[in-house]
Amino acid sequence: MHNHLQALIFDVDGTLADTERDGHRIAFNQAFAEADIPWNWSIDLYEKLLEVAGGKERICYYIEQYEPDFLARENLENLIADLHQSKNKYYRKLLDQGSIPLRPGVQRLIQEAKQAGIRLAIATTSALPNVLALLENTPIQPNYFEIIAAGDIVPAKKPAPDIYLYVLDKLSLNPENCFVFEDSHHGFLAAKTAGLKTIITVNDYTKNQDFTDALLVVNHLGEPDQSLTVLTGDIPEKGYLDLAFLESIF
Ligand code: XBP
Ligand code: MG
Repeated sequence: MHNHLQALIFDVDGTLADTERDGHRIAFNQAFAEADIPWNWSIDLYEKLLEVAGGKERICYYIEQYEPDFLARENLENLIADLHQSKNKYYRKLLDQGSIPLRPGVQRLIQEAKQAGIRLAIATTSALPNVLALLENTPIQPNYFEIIAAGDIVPAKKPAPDIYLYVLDKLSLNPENCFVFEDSHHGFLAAKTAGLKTIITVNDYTKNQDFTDALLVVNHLGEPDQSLTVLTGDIPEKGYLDLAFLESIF
């Protein structure tokens, strides 16, 4: 039987919205300040820290690389967990202030897919409360998604394929029936290793990363009044990505 498009699976950070530089990063710094820890993650440093996915994992990586003396602290794991929780509280505050919009085309495509009966899911390394903090401040409600696979639900975070395999299992779908939307090399690797076809919407942090074998690499999904730019792959005639175009490259 001919495969047909049945589901769209979305990454969150960097894909649905630019949450890293002006969201998570700011909130991490606020959490450090509240705990009287003199760390400040600059925009450039944060690019290096994005090497490691997951907020707790990122703090741990930072300590190992830049503050090794900290490794001797008692209850380090608890301290990291507390910092992460505090950061998530500040992150929610930032989003509740409406500071981070969805990226171009995200709302339009998700709404079109929903109306067409295409199944929707999320696969992210971020913690679930952070996903909800974002969605609840947009017109795209959490219940649009059949599955929200988030955070520690699988122990091995991206670039491991586990989170995507988990979603496929929950949807009872084969990878050939889905499209994934990602913004980063790590996310792309995770999806690719799970056998999924991937569309990349790059952002400032990820535009120079390697996306060899991605089906399509664009600067964003585009809108009728805001054309996208294609970096690799077929060019949608309309200047934005919609279901008809997705079907045509499926
Ligand atoms: C997202 C991440 C996360 C967020 C913070 O990656 O790497 O670590 O920065 O998440 P992806 P927490 O977009 O590939 O899913 O909720 O763990 O703090
Ligand atoms: Mg991402």
